[in-house]
Amino acid sequence: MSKLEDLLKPFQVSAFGVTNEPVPISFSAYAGWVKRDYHKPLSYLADHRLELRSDLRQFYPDFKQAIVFLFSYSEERAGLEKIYQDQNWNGWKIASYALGFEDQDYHFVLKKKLISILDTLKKEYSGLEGVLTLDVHPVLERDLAYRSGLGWFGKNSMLIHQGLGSFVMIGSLLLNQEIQTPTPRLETDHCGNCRACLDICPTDAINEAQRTITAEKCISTFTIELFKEAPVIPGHLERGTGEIFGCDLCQDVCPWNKKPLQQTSLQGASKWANYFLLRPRNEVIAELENFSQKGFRRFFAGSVFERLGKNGLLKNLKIY
Ligand code: B12
Ligand code: SF4
Ligand code: SF4
Repeated sequence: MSKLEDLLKPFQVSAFGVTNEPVPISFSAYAGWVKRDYHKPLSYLADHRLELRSDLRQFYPDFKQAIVFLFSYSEERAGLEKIYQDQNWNGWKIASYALGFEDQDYHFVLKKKLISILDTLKKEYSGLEGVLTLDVHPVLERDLAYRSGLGWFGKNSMLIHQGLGSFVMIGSLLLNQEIQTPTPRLETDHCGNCRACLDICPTDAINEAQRTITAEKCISTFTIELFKEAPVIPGHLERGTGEIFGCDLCQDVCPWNKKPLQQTSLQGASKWANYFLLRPRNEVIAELENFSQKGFRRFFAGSVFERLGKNGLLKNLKIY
């Protein structure tokens, strides 16, 4: 076991990889995607931060090495399946990442974890400094994970790890020193002739040739990102299958997720899954409508639903 593996043991990281390469292999694929307007309405992907994504040194000038982590949430996906088979299930669905990570927003839980890992590493390597990246930073994280040998880009554009599948979140530490020999190889494509994700996507959001999606068509965009704007429900969402927060459909059907889901140990459903999915829809809606804005924030504090706000969440609940 390497020294790094040893140091990471207490943090329950599902997998990690290492790269010294600051430049994404797929930057031109990303820039082309934006040029074709596939990012719309997510304007933050096309402003001055576009260029920042072309090289990790634009974001962190002292960059020498990245340690990239995968955090699996297969357990939560497996727990949800039990709910979807329950006779009291109300037909709504929630993306499983929203229910993982101790019922809290993964940004808080994983950020804390990454900071603790960095602190541990700093104690071991003198002069070590670094920054974390987690979703909101101007870094192409799937590419970073790809460069670290952690997986390939599936046709649904998810980073897929051979053992863990795609129900994983990505986070990283960018360091000013090399502390471990980089992971030696890039993962090859294991999608083959499969088209399951393309066939299931209800809104035809997946672009097979580019292994990307059209953000505007993706259910995830409307139900997670557009909470204040977009009061009018886009017509294509009527083709959804009950998703009220995010969408797991193109991962649910992926054969690479079968084994990780079967192997996971069930811990019981999350608090939010019970709250939203195992009660009559009108009861949930009435309860939310009765919340003051402040009361809503207090009730959902620290969860992914807090960011949506009362109106954003109600907008989603009224799609179907
Ligand atoms: C914007 C965004 C979204 C947008 C757009 C998604 C998209 N596919 O672009 C929306 C809101 C729709 C979204 C949805 C989801 N997201 Co999101 N999202 C992001 C974010 C912030 C930026 C992604 C981005 O830059 N997109 C632009 C496209 C062009 O880039 P890309 O998706 O990385 O695609 C690359 C490949 O396709 C590659 N490529 C294509 N062809 C080829 C060919 C070759 C040869 C090579 C080398 C490369 C290559 O090039 C592209 C550019 O790098 C990242 C976090 C981050 N900072 O990276 C999270 C992130 C991608 N999201 C994540 C998650 C979990 C989701 C959802 C599953 C949530 C849910 N359940 O609802 C869905 C999945 C939808 C889907 N099928 O992609 C995870 C993905 C983890 C993983 N295993 O891949 C990330 C990494 C967040 C994280 N820190 O974990 N998301
Ligand atoms: S997350 Fe849902 S809507 Fe978005 S590409 Fe996948 S299946 Fe389609
Ligand atoms: S469902 Fe099939 S085509 Fe889509 S990402 Fe998974 S293996 Fe690739």
